[in-house]
Amino acid sequence: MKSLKIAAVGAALFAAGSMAHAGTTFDAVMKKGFVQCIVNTGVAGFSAPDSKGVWTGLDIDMCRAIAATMFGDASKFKVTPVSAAQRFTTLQSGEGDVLTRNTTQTLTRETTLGLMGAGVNFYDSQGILVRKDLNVKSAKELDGATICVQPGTTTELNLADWFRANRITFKPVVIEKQDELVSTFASGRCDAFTSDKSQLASVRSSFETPANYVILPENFSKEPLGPMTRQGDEAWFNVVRWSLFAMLNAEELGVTSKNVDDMLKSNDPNVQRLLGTTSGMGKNLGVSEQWAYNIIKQIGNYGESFDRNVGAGSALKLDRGLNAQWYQGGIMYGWPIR
Ligand SMILES: N[C@@H](CCC(=O)N[C@@H](CS)C(=O)NCC(=O)O)C(=O)O
Repeated sequence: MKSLKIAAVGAALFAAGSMAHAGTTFDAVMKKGFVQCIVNTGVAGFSAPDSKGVWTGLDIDMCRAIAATMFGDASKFKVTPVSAAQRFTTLQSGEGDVLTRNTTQTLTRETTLGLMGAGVNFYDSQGILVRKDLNVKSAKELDGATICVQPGTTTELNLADWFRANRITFKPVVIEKQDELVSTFASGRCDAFTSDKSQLASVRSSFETPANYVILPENFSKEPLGPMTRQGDEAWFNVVRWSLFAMLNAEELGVTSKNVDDMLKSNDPNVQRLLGTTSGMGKNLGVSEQWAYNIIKQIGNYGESFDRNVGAGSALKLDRGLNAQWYQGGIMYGWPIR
């Protein structure tokens, strides 16, 4: 009996050990030497090429963090820019390793699509943008309006739900390509443009005179945006999930891109585990013990990334709001690295 029990425990341990390499993406990425991230075609602050063709944004930082975890080098990534409608098949077919593209985590996406949400890097809600001269103060005044919207999004579904719930009508103008959608709205063909509010802020800031446009106060929905991976790929999923949590924990522990080298001398066991001065966490993920150090040194913590891309240091100037840390009134909360 006793030896049977021991054998069973041994088998369970073996299974747990091999779990670290379940799925194929982890090994495939390691072998090819870069991460292929599926991203937006261009939403400034989230993912867009700058004037030199360098991709930047909060979602690009998520992709770079994964590269830093895998290779110790945040530059070891490539992008596959796609529309909302194309993103899930691009991930399912293996054309990309991870979806880092302002994607809302929903029940349907985690069940019928065979995908998994690995965390939330931006808590958002859907809103509506109108020209100021339309003189509208609330979305409830938009009865009969034409509304520009991108297909294959939660946006399209929430729009129909919200108007139905409020017993008002609208005419959708559905356009897949982001640049065409924005120029159609800018040309005046639509009375309103609907999307996640962060994206509305991004679109508005791209207009010549942003002050000519207003985001109405209504929140249509909850939009927890975050990276997704394929199901059955646990080792890879863990790399994505914990790369995000490393950035969140770094902010909580006061570790930044500027002070990370000094922090290597910290006596705080939490900092030591995060930075790999106490080993174990890297081994558990199947990567270098310096994985989180490399993320923080090259990209910064979550707060630094937020500020630079969408917050005070960016054109969007978004408040932290729900994306503040849990101890500062928000709901961002890095799970324990131990
Ligand atoms: N979060 C929503 C909407 C995401 C989305 O794709 N929004 C559009 C409208 S702004 C977008 O980001 N387009 C950028 C592009 O197609 O490159 C979802 O996951 O369905």
